[in-house]
Amino acid sequence: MTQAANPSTETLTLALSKGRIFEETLPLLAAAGVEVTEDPEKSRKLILPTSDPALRLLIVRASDVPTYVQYGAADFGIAGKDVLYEHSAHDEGGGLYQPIDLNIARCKLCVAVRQDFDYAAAIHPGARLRVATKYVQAAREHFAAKGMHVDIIKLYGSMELAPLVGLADAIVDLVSTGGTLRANNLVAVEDVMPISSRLIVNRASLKTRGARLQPLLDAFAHASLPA
Ligand code: PRT
Ligand code: MG
Repeated sequence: MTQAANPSTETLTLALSKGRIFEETLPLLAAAGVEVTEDPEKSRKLILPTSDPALRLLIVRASDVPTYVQYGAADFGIAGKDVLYEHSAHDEGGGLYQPIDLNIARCKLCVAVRQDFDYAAAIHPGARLRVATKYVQAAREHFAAKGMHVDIIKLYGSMELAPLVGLADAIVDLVSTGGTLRANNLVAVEDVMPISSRLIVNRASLKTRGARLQPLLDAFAHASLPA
């Protein structure tokens, strides 16, 4: 006797954050023929249905997306390169597969300082720089590659404040329009890396649900913006 398809095992789960990533993912979902019927900014639901009964969305913090996908609580997800870079140390088993750069939510990871701070003078060999950031891994590697010792001060947000109140000499933060730096009399002095959001897939899901996942991955790849 054939078993009836169990909807819970057939359903695919996509993890993403609300805000810019959600907004920029909507056209990609539309290209795959999927509409999102609820607005995460208005709804308090953390699991959103879509027009495809076999696809649901999990709304999580941007930095939690890789964790949900790594452990298979979501089959796939969308996360910024900044988030993936910091998470990579926690994915030693390589449970995450990164097939597509969607080129959405683009910005740059930069070193920034106060406009009146002499960065060139502060980075001479042997100097110590205090750097405040949420992006500890990326910041550490950036300065290590320059042969510099830095004291990293881990923050969880509003990095722009740190140089203004003497907590740090520099910050490593994301810059998009540059408006936030300007408003706080800061200036970007170095690029660390360009950032965009990637599709990430749980490796086990790819094996067991590849037939369901692949058409969505193909539609996303086809609709994703050129680099
Ligand atoms: O906000 P929350 O603490 O919940 O988490 P989050 O900041 O990680 O999430 P969210 O939704 O703000 O960002 C999700 C992803 O969007 C990030 O992981 C990046 O990959 C990407 N992204 C693209 C950005 C920006 N552009 C961006 N400009 N993330 C944050 N910013 C912030 C930046 O940190 C700075 O404070 O915007 C400010 C600078 O913007 P401009 O335009 O003034 O330069
Ligand atoms: Mg934010």
